[in-house]
Amino acid sequence: MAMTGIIRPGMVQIRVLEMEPALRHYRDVMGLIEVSREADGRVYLKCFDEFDRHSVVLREAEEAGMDYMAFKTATEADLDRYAQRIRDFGAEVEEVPADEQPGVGRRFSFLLPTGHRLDLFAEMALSDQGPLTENPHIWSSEPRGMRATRFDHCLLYGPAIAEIVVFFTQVLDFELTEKVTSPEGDIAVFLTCSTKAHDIAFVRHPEPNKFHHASFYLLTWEDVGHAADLISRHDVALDIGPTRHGITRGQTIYFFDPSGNRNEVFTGGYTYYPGDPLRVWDHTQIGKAIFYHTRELNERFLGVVT
Ligand code: M3P
Ligand code: FE
Repeated sequence: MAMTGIIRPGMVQIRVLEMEPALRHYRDVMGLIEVSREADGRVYLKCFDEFDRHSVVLREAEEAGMDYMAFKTATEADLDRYAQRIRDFGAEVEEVPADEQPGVGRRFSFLLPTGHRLDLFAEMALSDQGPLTENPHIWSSEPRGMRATRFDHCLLYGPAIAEIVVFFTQVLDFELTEKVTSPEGDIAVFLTCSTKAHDIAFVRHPEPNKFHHASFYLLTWEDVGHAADLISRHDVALDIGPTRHGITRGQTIYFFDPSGNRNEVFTGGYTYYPGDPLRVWDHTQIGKAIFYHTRELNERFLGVVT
């Protein structure tokens, strides 16, 4: 399939307990660019290699977690088409007016079987700090901090994993790239709308609407090591890594923002082409599936969600 319809993750809105420490984390340590602060208190950020105006929205709230993740469609017609398909599937779809976020067109918003809110949008203003396009240098200003190139994916925890696979593959035209099975059904599922190993993933969990991590792509394994250095230098709470996933083959490190939301920065991962066979891990191999080097599960990695 050529890249049509839903093309990629567009943004994530994350709740933080206090804005200033959150900004020191996302902007100064991870290296995101602060785009704007709006009257309602939300702060908009982007990674240096993204064309769109923003990809991360921080909202101050009493409780950490994710408000929603939004995917971008190729065209406005696709946006309307998917809204109708979601309604036909039986989910309620709400239209969010343009400019509810600065520079963003109308969105359609709905709840997933796991209880998470997902949005779709087609239009976002271009950033004046995006990649160059005329005789393009490799970047317009030197990447800072962890040198996060783009917002890449989210991993979400909730019930109804089987329904999630049906919804994403049959309604949103995603493909299932990889999964972890158990006698009680699938434990984890990785879904793509592109040629990445995943654009979104879900892990079975009794409580709905839980946030495991938002992930950002780095260029090299060397940059993952550099991120580890920054994590210690700035006393960021480390979760695990640097290590590699068996699932997706990503080379990765996980850490927490000051509000307790987990972040990942990673590189690598295989290329998935439509029609490639599904990769399957048996639950008895879950240690290697999640952490390929240590081959051991880590209770904090599996249990802590916001
Ligand atoms: C990733 C990834 C789990 C696996 C996570 C994998 C929690 O986050 O980016 O490949 O099972
Ligand atoms: Fe991840």
